[in-house]
Amino acid sequence: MTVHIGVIGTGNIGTYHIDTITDHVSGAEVAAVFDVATDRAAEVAGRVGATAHPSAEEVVGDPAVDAVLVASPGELHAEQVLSCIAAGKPVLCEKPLAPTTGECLKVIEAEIASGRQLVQLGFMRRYDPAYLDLKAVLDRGDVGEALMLHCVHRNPSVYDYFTSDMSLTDSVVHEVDTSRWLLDDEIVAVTVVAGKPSPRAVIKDPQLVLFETASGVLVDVESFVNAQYGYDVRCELVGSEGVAAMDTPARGTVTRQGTRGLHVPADWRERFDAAYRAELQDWVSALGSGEVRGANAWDGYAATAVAGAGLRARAEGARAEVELVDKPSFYRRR
Ligand code: NAD
Ligand code: ISE
Repeated sequence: MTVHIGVIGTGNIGTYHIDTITDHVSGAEVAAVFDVATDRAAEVAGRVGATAHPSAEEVVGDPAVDAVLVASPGELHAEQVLSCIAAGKPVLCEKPLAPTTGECLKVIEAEIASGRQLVQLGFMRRYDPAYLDLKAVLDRGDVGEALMLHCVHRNPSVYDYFTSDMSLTDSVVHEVDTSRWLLDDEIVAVTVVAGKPSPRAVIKDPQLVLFETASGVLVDVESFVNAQYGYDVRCELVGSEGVAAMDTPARGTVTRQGTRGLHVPADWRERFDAAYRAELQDWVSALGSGEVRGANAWDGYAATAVAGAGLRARAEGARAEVELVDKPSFYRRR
């Protein structure tokens, strides 16, 4: 059976996901798209044989669409995900679920009321082979109990519209999710320090972030979105019996002019291409099972809550506690 997917938003990642589904995912095809940039939507739709609809509502309501992928700007996600839930259609929503916890909770309430888990979040690092290896090391107990994670999140540069807040809500939010998932622990407090800004940056960059988890694990994250040299994501786990560093996939050694070096990925597409493919394949394969195997709406809510605490922490120059409602049993994994 072929799953017919409708895509809302055909910008950077929307188009990338459409191409990945078309070229690398079995059992699925893109049937419909919508973007307010109608020329771009028409071009992508024509390329993959999909219908370009005049609105997001028509993508969701299209009887030929079995499931929806939301890749529009974050402030539109909650409303678009709610319309998918109302139509009873599974949805893979890019991060964030919503910019505010209030909107995330509306999604959670609607999903619980529907009686089915329909919402998966685009936290694709859960599908990255290097992160999966690190999780397997921890779960097997190879390095004992987790005590600390040291994380690095560097982008070569960012768009003009990128703000100091987005370092936390757009970039570090991935470390929020990988930390919660790796450690199987909630983050309860956040501290953020913005130090000397890079002369390349017009925002607070770099920033250092510290998470404290419920069990007391410390997670530090360097967020540096104007690092110039490439896209570099790292994670090292310090355990009670040893240390495990995440392998960054090597893309070939270049030896020239008396030096030997490893290629650094140019951006998130190159670094996480295997993760995006696995994420989309797993989402498609699990459709109809009533199960969300990736990050769910609760994970999206928790990520927004932690990022929000980070914004408060930086503004107030003080440690901020994360405020979470009690986790509904609906989201406890069986
Ligand atoms: P983008 O600006 O390139 O694309 C967004 C698209 O949405 C644009 O084409 C825009 O015209 C369209 N749009 C605007 N209003 C719309 C509406 N009302 N309905 C439908 N489409 C509308 O941005 P992007 O980089 O593709 O990011 C999109 C989302 O994906 C963001 O939430 C971002 O955080 C997320 N993202 C995730 C990853 C990841 O690694 N998981 C990577 C990049 C982006
Ligand atoms: C971007 O939106 C992503 O989600 C990438 O995965 C992340 O690494 C980057 O920092 C964000 O800007």
